[in-house]
Amino acid sequence: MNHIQILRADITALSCDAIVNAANQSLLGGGGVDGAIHRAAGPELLRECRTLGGCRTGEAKITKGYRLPAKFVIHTVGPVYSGAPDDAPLLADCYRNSLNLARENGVHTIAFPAISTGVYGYPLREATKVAVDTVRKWLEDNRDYLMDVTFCCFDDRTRGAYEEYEKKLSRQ
Ligand code: AR6
Repeated sequence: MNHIQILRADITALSCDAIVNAANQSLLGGGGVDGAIHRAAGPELLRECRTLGGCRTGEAKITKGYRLPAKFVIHTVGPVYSGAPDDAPLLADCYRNSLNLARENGVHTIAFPAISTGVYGYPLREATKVAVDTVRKWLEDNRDYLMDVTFCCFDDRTRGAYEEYEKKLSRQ
């Protein structure tokens, strides 16, 4: 059975088949979760990223995990929050395209950080709704494939937002 869990953790410590990186269009590293993933994976990750030719907002690319416990890193680029109507569809694209790429590569366990909610300024509750709705829809559309999804929250505020939204859905 496909399922979703919410975890407070450092994503670099998780031994999933794949962890998702909230990267930027260059794919050449940065701060936040991106910096943490590159530090933990080692310089081979940057070397492989250099061969990828960047990544457009909403799209996703895959690399090996190198020194990480995870086998793969799926790099996706969230939207810089602007308040425009295409913020939400672009953020949804990140989750959907990451899951599609994961499936194509035989991934069965995947962890996502809260994409765009740090440096990119996406309001946490709005981003949480997009993340959870998109992942639930994908799991429904891919019932023939086993996929366990972890929402990896770095702090209590983020975990609280995910738990609150899950609770709201379970009451419906
Ligand atoms: N494990 C899990 N989550 C983490 C970790 C970690 N080790 N470190 C931070 N977070 P951000 P964005 C959380 O800013 O908003 C980078 O410079 C963090 O608390 O990492 O998509 C890229 O290169 C927050 O909840 O990503 C881009 O330029 C979430 O991860 C830009 O930042 C996302 O915060 C992308 O910005």
